[in-house]
Formats: sequence, C-alpha cells, structure tokens
Amino acid sequence: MLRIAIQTKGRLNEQSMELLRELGIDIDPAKRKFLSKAANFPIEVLYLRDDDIPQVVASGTAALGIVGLNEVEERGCQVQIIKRLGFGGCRISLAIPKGEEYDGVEYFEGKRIATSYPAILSRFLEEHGVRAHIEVISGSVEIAPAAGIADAIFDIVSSGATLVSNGLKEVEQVFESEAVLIAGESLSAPEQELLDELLFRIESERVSRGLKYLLMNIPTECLDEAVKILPAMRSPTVMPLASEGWCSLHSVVEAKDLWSKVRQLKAIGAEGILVLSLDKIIP
Ligand code: PRT
Ligand code: ZN
Repeated sequence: MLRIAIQTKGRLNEQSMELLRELGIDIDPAKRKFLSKAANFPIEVLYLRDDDIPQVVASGTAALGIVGLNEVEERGCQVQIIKRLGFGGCRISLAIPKGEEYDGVEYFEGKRIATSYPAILSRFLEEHGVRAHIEVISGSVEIAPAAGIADAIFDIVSSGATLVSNGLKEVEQVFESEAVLIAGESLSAPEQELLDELLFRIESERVSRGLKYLLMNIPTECLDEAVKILPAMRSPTVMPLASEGWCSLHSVVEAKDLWSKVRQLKAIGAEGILVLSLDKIIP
C-alpha cells in the first residue's frame, strides 16, 4: 500500500485530486476521511495542511506527497523531488510600497521584511550580503507595510493583483515554484514499484496531452503524399475502403500543427476528416 499526502483544502487540493483521477485512481470525494483508500489501486490518500506534507514524507509516514516546491524548500526536509506537476505555479518575491524608489537589493539593508518564508528569504539575503530584520507572519503578509509592521514583504505572487491592491510593487523574484510530487529518501521495494507504475501513467498522460487523433478518407493515389504530411508514432495506419480507389488513413498529430496539417491534407484530396481527442497513449 502506497500512502500519498495531499492538501486537505486550498489551492492544490483540486488539481491533486484531478491528477489522481487522470491516473485512473478512484478516490470517492464524498467518502473523504482523514485517510481514504482508493477503490482500484493500492494507494491511500492522507489529507493534510500543505505545511505538514514535506515533514510527513521525510519521516516516512507517507511515502509520497503533492506539495508546492516552496514548502519543500522552506522546510528543508530530506525528500526526493520526483516530478514537477505543471500546476500551482507561482513565485516568491520581494515587494515594497509602490511609491518607493528601488535600485537593487541593497535597498533592504536594515529594513523590516514580513514573510511566511523566513528560510528562503534569509538564504537570499545572505547570498547578497544584505542584513535585514525578518518578521515572520503566517498569513495576510501583504497588509504588513500598510499596518506599519514591516517596510517590505516577501510573499507568494501569482497574478500580482494582491500586491497591486495593497499598494505594493514586486522588485525581486527570488524563487519559482509549482506543485511537485515528492517521495521519501528510502522507499521500500513494493512502494518503489507502485511509484514506478504511477510515473508510467503520468508519462502517458503527458505524452497524450497536446496530441490529436486524425481519421480521413483519401484517394489511394495520394497516399504517399499524405504519409509525408503525417509522420505518426511509427507510420499512419491505412485501411482500404469499400469504394474502389479510396482508403482510410489514421494518424496522430500534435495539436499545435493540426490546422496546417488539415489544410495540406485537404489540398491533396482528403475528405471526411475527423479529429478526435486522445485519452491515453501507452508508449
Ligand atoms: O491550509 P493550508 O496550510 O493547507 O494552505 P495554505 O493557505 O498555506 O496554502 P494555499 O492553499 O493558499 O496555497 C498552497 C500552495 O499553492 C502554495 O504553497 C503555493 O505553492 C501555491 N500557490 C500558487 C499559491 C498561489 N499560487 C497564490 N497566488 N499560494 C498562495 N497564493 C496567494 C498569494 O500569496 C496571494 O496572497 O494568493 C494570493 C493571490 O495571488 P495573486 O498574485 O494572484 O494576487
Ligand atoms: Zn499552509
């Protein structure tokens, strides 16, 4: 049994659950408990606050976790980063009141900076030889300058709207983050085997994303030209049609090339072109 820790609620919960669903793991959200077993895969989901996930994985209480890279970095836990998951993208930035002039990191010398990420911030300041006072605040960091608690903030930024609405401007982007799949440093052999199966499924999801399945009828005499337009995974599949001189051609194309391929295929006589979404490609 593989135990995976994910966020109970919050920004990463929905997409973490969605990822498990895409991998064919059936967790009934209606029957959600602190610990929920999947119906069709030897995995159980442990729901936690994101702050606790790196430690729980480092200690081996859960073999895997899905959490922001920012939390892993801040907590400095001994875990392996197995995969970047492509959601929950954000950055941690230094921001100051918008009316202030900024001419480099020396600006922060002697200043008070409010943050929930003191470890990442102090590393950055140290690297730049800047001495500042770090005020640790666990939430609503963006109001600290207006409240007189700090001169600047170091906080997560996504669209930047929160900074703007609090009269702040982003001056240094220090850390880029996204959701990551993490694992303990020493998985047992059965856990490693289940993780390999999950990674195999993640990879087929990734490969199939951005691809389209194309079917069309084409005059047999144009087949060679069509095959040149459509280099598929190996080569396109060709099947004869009942009507003489025509065949059916099946292939996979990258979504970004779809319309240019369709134009070229129509130009050589393709008809009845069907474009289908691909669910999975098993390499
Ligand atoms: O309750 P729990 O402790 O589990 O959750 P939490 O409140 O600590 O975290 P949560 O759910 O807010 O975020 C979880 C993770 O999502 C973070 O650790 C990041 O990895 C990631 N993430 C991605 C973000 C954002 N984008 C984000 N925009 N986390 C927080 N924000 C905040 C940001 O601080 C700002 O205040 O959202 C606000 C809006 O951002 P703008 O720039 O779009 O205005
Ligand atoms: Zn949290």
